[in-house]
Amino acid sequence: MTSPQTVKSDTTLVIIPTFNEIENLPLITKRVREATPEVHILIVDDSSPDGTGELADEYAGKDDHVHVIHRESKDGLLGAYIAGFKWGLERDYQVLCEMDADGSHAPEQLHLLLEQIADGADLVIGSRYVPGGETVNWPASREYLSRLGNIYISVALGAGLSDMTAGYRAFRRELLESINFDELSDAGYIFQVDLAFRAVKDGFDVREVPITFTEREYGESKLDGSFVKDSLVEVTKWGLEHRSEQAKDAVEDITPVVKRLVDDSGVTSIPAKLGEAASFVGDMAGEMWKIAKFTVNDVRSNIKR
Ligand SMILES: Nc1nc2c(ncn2[C@@H]2O[C@H](COP(=O)(O)OP(=O)(O)OP(=O)(O)O)[C@@H](O)[C@H]2O)c(=O)[nH]1
Ligand SMILES: [Mg+2]
Repeated sequence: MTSPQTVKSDTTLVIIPTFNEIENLPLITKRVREATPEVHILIVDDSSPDGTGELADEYAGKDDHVHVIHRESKDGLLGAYIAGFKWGLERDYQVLCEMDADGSHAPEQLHLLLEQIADGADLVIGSRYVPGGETVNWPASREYLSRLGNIYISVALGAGLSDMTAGYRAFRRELLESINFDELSDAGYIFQVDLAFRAVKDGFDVREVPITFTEREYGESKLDGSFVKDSLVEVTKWGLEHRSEQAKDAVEDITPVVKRLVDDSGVTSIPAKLGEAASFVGDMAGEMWKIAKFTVNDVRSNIKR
């Protein structure tokens, strides 16, 4: 949508939300500073009890390319990103990026995203599921769920993207300026899907580049099993609102396949929360199949009349 232009990297801000990332903060800051010295970093810390916020202040005091926002209490990733986006948009950053603190998103690959922005993209997603993308050290069960979730989302929304839940992203400022942050869905990590879907629907240039996603080595995941359920309920709603009847036919074709994949996955052997989530994906696929079938039959009988 936006015409290609050169984006100077000193107008780029990488937003890194943190909660209890004391071991990871030194590593990620150093890696970003070394890989892309012109880029600015904004750490958004939610009063981590382990002192991550204080350490971030120390770095910001020594390095004018490092900035910090402190929020009063742990309030989720969407809130942290909104605070970071607003901070960046109030200043003159042209490109705003999302990156996890735990090393899953390699700073050494940030240039792949920024090159596409410079080439005219409005949103670039670092994707695990386009050719060349990969995950390293992810338990098979976790990858399976993520892949299934993304297949489901892709079929439900038809946005033409392979990894809409991915959190390694670069946004051109005009795209973020067009978004009403108050409207974004906060169920689980679904805001990532919401943001990408809005961009596609509004005709922005959205691209994916392959990345290597590496499971965290230090610290704990803040992920909660309910995210899959909450997210898929939302996605199904959007899909049914926006998809054409023809597309619903495609849903009819693919959902039994997804369901079979889940059935074959041996979910009993994976941890309880993930197991529940996986069977939920199966249930959702089944439900969606029923709705799609109902809608398609309805259309067919209307045509016959
Ligand atoms: N400021 C802030 N940061 C958060 C919050 N929840 C998670 N984060 C950060 O967001 C990033 C992603 O969180 P993770 O716990 O790694 O979630 P994940 O990557 O989905 O899960 P894993 O794959 O298990 O690591 C990390 O940098 C976290 O420190 C929050 O409530 N507030
Ligand atoms: Mg992580």
